[in-house]
Amino acid sequence: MSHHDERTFVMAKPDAVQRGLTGEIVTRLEERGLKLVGAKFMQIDQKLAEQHYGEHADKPFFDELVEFITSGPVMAMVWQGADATRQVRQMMGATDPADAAPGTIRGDYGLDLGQNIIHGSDHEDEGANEREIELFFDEDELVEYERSDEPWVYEDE
Ligand code: IDP
Repeated sequence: MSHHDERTFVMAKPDAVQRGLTGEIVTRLEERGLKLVGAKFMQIDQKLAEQHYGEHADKPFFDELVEFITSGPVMAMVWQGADATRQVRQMMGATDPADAAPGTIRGDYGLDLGQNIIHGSDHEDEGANEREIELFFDEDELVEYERSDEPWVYEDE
């Protein structure tokens, strides 16, 4: 694997889908040079929600979080690129949209901590990206291909 083959799990949350922001999220990541390698438009069930947010099981906001993430369709995605996990987190902005910098996805579109538009794997949690990808996708649902602009995104391509 070359350095720009890192994969990360990203999700347009139910609020993003309802507000018509799915395309905007895809566009931002796509235009950055990250490559979409998997996508699934789906409604998350209770079990998957509890698995995905398992680390928050003992938090006071857990029930609310599960209720929200199962409340409507989401777009689950896998994006690939150099340092993809950390780069997506930077593009998302702070967890609380009220603290997210303008120019970030949450900073441009959100106002409420519970409805913060987008999920991306935590780069500070080693292996979270691959664990989350595995939870949502079978390996054969991910596509390997060259994007024609890769030599213009990566100097060493
Ligand atoms: P992240 O989504 O930026 O990785 P996490 O700390 O992993 O943030 O929290 C997961 C999600 O739980 C957040 O995106 C947010 O929607 C929700 N959340 C986090 N903290 C709170 C809280 O204190 N109250 C309500 N919801 C919260």
